[in-house]
Amino acid sequence: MSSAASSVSAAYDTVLRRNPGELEFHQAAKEVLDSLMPVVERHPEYLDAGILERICEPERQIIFRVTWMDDAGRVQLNRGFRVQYNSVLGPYKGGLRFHPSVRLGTIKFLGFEQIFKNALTGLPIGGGKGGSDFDPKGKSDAEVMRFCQSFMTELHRHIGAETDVPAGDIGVGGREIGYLFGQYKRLHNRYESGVLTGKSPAWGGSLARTEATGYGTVIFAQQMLKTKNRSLDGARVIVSGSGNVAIYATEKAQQLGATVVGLSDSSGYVYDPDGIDLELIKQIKEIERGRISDYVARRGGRAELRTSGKVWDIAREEGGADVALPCATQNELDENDVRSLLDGGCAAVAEGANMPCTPEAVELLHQNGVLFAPGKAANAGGVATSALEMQQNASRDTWTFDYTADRLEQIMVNVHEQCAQTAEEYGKPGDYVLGANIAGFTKVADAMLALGVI
Ligand code: NDP
Ligand code: 2IT
Repeated sequence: MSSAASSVSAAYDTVLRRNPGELEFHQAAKEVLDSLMPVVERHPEYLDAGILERICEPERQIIFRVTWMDDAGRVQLNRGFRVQYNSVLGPYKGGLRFHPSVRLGTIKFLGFEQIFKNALTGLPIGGGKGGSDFDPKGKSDAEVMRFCQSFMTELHRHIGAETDVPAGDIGVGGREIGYLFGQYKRLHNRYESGVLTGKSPAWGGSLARTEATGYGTVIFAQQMLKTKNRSLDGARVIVSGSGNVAIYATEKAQQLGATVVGLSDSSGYVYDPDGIDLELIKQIKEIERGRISDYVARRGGRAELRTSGKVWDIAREEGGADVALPCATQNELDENDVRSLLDGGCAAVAEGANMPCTPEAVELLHQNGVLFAPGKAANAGGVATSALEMQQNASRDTWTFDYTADRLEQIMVNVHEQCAQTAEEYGKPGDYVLGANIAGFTKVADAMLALGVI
């Protein structure tokens, strides 16, 4: 084994030894480390400074108890997390996820991905992530508020506009960010707008932040398709999930002339051959907090609810699927799903979610020449627009929707360009996984070298 290969393998062994049982984190770390062999061959200075091991170890991991009272007056208990992963490029930056499946390893995998994603945006933000195993589903507004207040009562001492800036993720949207901000403000007696992003534009948030992740994912997909002289105009698109990212990926795909024929949630999926009715899904998901089944009940026409199988099965329907956008959660698209997509003639997959495709699925997509955009590149528009929100807060300014959306578009075009160029430079044209991992890693590693042994 070359010394580069043995160093990469030693770094991965350390990840396994230090983080037993954290399978999602192992998966994310392996994917990045596997891409780095040619980099450390060219740059032995990274090995001499121990960068591979250091970059896999969070700077700080915070775990705390969150106690709150439900509407019936019973005491409820959850666990809160914040993993402050890497701050060489700027304050820790990354969302909060509230979902019953959240464990330390979940937050670590998300925080690790965030380091490289944030570096790719070219904006001054480090990487972090947080959350809780709290399940907002079925809770009243008052319960969500009390949970958020209790969560922030501990978290506030660890964050700040120059320290660590959380935002939303699964289960955390505008409502939760409002309650979290209110409690932070109360505890500090400071209107520190830049301590959280994803705020409502009515009180310090940025226009276009709500749309940014989904829009950015579709802009990235469009850039990839362009390299093959194709486009989203006239394409049939399947989107998974029906939350923030899925809804705005649908909106942008429709604006570019595509027909989105499927959406899902954790209880099933809809096949809507005439194309998703965007206003109806927004009403049901964003306002009523309803289910995909409510959409089908009200949509009528040819829309069908399916409660077995997966949304990717739609690729086997007449008309197939040209593009797939997984926008729900990790490991939701596997090898079998890729086989369905291949049968349906799929040309591109862009990850709106974080790590939604299994490693085997990615391998099969690559083998079959399907364009594939990894989440750390394709969904970077959300955090990039969060950084634009921080800029507006720091300058006490507000920008128009169009100006902010234009900046987002430029950033996504640039992220695509960096990934494509880096893949080419390393002899693997079209390999966006390699391109994203190497381009993101190099920026962080160079800053780590410059800042010394800290
Ligand atoms: P939301 O909470 O708004 O929506 C999540 C959607 O995914 C819902 O439809 C939900 O269905 C579904 N889902 C979540 N978990 C599961 C699960 N375990 N099994 C099946 N379906 C599931 O979250 P977002 O749209 O914000 O986030 C979606 C993905 O995008 C996540 O991977 C997130 O990390 C990533 N992301 C989000 C960004 C953002 O700005 N919000 C930025 C970059 C990436 P149900 O309601 O039934 O649970
Ligand atoms: O995964 C992500 O990039 C996010 N959830 C958004 C993070 C942010 O700080 O806007």
